[in-house]
Amino acid sequence: MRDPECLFCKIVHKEIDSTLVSESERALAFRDINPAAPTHVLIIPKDHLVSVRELTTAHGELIGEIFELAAQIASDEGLEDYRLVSNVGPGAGQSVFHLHFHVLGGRSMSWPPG
Ligand code: DGP
Repeated sequence: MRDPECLFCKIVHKEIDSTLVSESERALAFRDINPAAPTHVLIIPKDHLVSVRELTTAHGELIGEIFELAAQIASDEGLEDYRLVSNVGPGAGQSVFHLHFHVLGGRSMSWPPG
């Protein structure tokens, strides 16, 4: 359930340092190395999945844990408003091919995104 070449799998297995924010049975949350907002946390599954494109009803528990973590992180960080984003594919801005959700907050945001 891990890709030996994957950066985020290395973070899960503590082979690369990260600033951990929170954790559940199946998911991990840590601060983005290149923050795009005052709060910028990444939530990832501990098992390797490439993107949300792979998610099915079989991942229901994982999806629930990720969304609970997002809400808990937003609350802990004092965010009333925040953005939860998952880029799918390089054309949409995905640069790390291990499923992740960005939790972004602490500044005003425009729509549509660039
Ligand atoms: P995306 O472009 O949607 O695939 O987001 C990938 C994010 O991962 C990007 O915002 C930067 C972040 N990132 C890349 N390498 C590292 C790393 O080694 N540590 C941490 N904490 N974040 C990383």
